[in-house]
Amino acid sequence: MAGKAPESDPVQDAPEVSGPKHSAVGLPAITNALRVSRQQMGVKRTALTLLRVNQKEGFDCPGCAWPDPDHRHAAEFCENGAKAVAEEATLRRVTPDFFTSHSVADLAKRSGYWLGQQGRLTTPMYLAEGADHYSPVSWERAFDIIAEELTDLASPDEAVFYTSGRTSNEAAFLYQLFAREFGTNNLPDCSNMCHESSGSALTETIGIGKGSVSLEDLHKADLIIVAGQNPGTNHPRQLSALEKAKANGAKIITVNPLPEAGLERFKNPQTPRGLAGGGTALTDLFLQIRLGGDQALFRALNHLLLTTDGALDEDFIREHTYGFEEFAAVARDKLDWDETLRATGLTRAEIDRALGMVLASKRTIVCWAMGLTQHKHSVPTIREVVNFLLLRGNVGRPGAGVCPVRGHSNVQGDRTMGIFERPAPAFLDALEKEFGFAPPREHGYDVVRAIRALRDGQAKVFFAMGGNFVSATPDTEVTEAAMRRASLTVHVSTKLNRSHVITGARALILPTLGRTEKDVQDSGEQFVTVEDSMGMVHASRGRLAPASPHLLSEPAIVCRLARRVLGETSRIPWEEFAHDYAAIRDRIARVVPGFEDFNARVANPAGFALPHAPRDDRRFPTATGKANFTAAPVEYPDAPEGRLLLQTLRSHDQYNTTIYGLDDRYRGIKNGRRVVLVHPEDARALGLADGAYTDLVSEWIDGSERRAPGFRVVHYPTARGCAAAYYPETNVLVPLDHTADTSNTPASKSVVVRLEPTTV
Ligand SMILES: Nc1nc2c(c(=O)[nH]1)N[C@H]1C(S)=C(S)[C@@H](COP(=O)(O)OP(=O)(O)OC[C@H]3O[C@@H](n4cnc5c(=O)[nH]c(N)nc54)[C@H](O)[C@@H]3O)O[C@H]1N2
Ligand SMILES: Nc1nc2c(c(=O)[nH]1)N[C@H]1C(S)=C(S)[C@@H](COP(=O)(O)OP(=O)(O)OC[C@H]3O[C@@H](n4cnc5c(=O)[nH]c(N)nc54)[C@H](O)[C@@H]3O)O[C@H]1N2
Ligand SMILES: [Mo]
Repeated sequence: MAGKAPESDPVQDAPEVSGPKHSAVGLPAITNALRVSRQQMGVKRTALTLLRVNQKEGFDCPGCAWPDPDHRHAAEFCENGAKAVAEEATLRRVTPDFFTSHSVADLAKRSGYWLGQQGRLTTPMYLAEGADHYSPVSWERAFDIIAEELTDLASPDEAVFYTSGRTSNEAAFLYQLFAREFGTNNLPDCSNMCHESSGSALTETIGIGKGSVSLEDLHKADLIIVAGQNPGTNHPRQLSALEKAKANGAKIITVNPLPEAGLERFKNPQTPRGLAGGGTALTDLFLQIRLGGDQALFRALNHLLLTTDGALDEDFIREHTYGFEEFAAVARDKLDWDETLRATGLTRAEIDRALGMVLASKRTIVCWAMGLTQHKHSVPTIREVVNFLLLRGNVGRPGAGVCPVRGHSNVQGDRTMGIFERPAPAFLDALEKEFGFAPPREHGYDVVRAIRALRDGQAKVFFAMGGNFVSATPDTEVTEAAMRRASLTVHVSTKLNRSHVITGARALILPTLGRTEKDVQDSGEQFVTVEDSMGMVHASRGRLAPASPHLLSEPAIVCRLARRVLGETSRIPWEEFAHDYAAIRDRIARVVPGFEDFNARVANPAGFALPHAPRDDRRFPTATGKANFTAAPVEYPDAPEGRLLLQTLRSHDQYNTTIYGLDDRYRGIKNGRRVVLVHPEDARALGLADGAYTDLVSEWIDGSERRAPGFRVVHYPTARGCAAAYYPETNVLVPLDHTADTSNTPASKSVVVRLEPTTV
């Protein structure tokens, strides 16, 4: 029933398994979206809210960062977008009484699912040192507490300011401004765990860390390679774009250790054929790669291109690239096929078929997500993808390019606004010029370094603008212990989560408005802006009444915090910013390139595109002034005899650490999350029957081990030698030091594990 959360913790993991599905969306997606929505919001609110998702006068879906098509359907929502909205627009409430009846110790024993199901946070809450329970606190007093702790620090670098990717451009700009005027670049964000590897690889090779394609380009492509991505669950609206591309004649190659239902066949709920008929087959060639084998695959394709007459775009290479000879020397002359087949788990015939499709295509796009970014060698892997596209001139031409598919709905915008621990000097110069203070130049902590700093007592105050830091980060036990060493932890949040109950000596929960809600300040109703995965910026306006009269918006929280902490010394007109967000946008327009005339341009309901030099005019703002080929040795993860490589991934019923339900419909799993998917042959070799229970034990090079107990073995058609289990339950297995080279992203998609039968 809407408005009522379950009393007891409903997580009774009892997985039921029925085997993978072969198509996605269709009617069951709609039925499921409506069921979840009605449970959280009731019938009327469900209808009112879902109709406003991604409409030009509505709010930006808090689900994923996939762009909106120009011609929108009346119901431009997907099942998982609807679930994200329901989660925020729920009628359930967490009131001060809730915290009176539940101690922090009690809450720390609950599952993340249960915590989230309690509903929206309503009142600022404070956990005093030594207290067992949170109690209500005024906003005034909350800001005093934060100011006390921050001014007590020996250096501003003892504070960490984390951001998750739902924060609007306006709030993000103010937040980084505050952190920098306070004196630190300690601005880790969820991007550090997500597309940082893409950003690192793309900045170095094409000069800008963002994708180079628009939605139009996808529709026009001849070949789309979807590598390391599960759009059926995580970017459902991408399936419509792939369907459209196919209707225009495109071919699709899917590279994935798992056969993902959404990429096999799509039943578009917005067409009669999709609802009633068989839908559209999407994948033309499925390359069932071993975890981490992608660099080897793209290197092999590059080798074949380099040794095929007429395969290269020589004019493009000559005019626009740098480093070709050096790369060709490495990739053309030698390729160890035995190693390639071992690393990829593919056959030579499969790679040759892929080559045939590549050669037949004049316009190729590569899309990717976490399957490529969360490995030790992710940066060289993505650079190899860039090499692949450069060889045939597939960057900066319609229907072609790089397409890293972003996660959180404004994660790309947050970075554009300066949420970055290693800001570009030009950005800091612009801040200095605009605001007249000297921002710190020394690099700050990213996510992994922030955890180390907390662990080692070098950071003492942890402030989070959204997110669920302790559950999203690796090495759960280490991270939780690090968090408990802080003197103060503060979370600006919409919903209760585990990070609120694994606290420093003192802790605050600051409840805030969500995307769906009306934001009224002194000057009247406000809107905010976001940037999607393809660099389109547009406005987002909430319509629902706020979940509680005590909520403050994220911009208001930053402004009040900044005034309280920085006082008269601040050179920034915080009050003016809180009064009218247009004043924030005027400053963004002067500081961030591409935002000139921001207020005027964002008045266009369709929004506007940010400049992208490689896409717009084949200019590559790299150190060499050209697109860079890079020649790195091929790497791939290997598991010793009797071990498997484990990837940690999302089920269909979750949004990162927010668990919507216990089913993973497309993978045929119901009513449980503690499952491990293993190839039947591998399982047999390990003596594990389908339905057996096993502990997952990760083995790390320093000899240490980490254990996640009690997973039901599911025989599943994954690539040989590979296993899969859900995040965040398996984060306990990922060592803090197991990160990608250069980007320092936790390597959550290749963890060596041993499966040990669970002893009861
Ligand atoms: N509903 C919903 N939507 C979401 C999210 C959510 O949790 N729920 N999260 C959002 C966020 S923040 C993000 S970053 C995105 C995540 O979107 P995805 O990256 O699609 O998410 P994952 O579940 O991590 O899936 C990784 C995919 O890559 C494959 N894979 C894993 N390792 C490899 C590999 O080595 N090589 C190849 N080729 N494939 C591999 C996996 O089998 C899986 O299909 O989704 C966003 N959208
Ligand atoms: N093992 C493993 N670990 C991973 C990953 C993986 O694939 N495997 N994926 C990584 C990736 S890609 C990412 S992006 C991170 C995600 O890391 P985070 O972004 O930190 O985590 P989320 O679960 O998205 O955060 C959910 C919380 O955000 C808050 N929230 C929701 N909406 C709003 C809002 O509008 N404003 C505010 N202030 N708060 C809000 C709610 O309180 C909710 O509980 O996890 C990473 N961790
Ligand atoms: Mo992400």
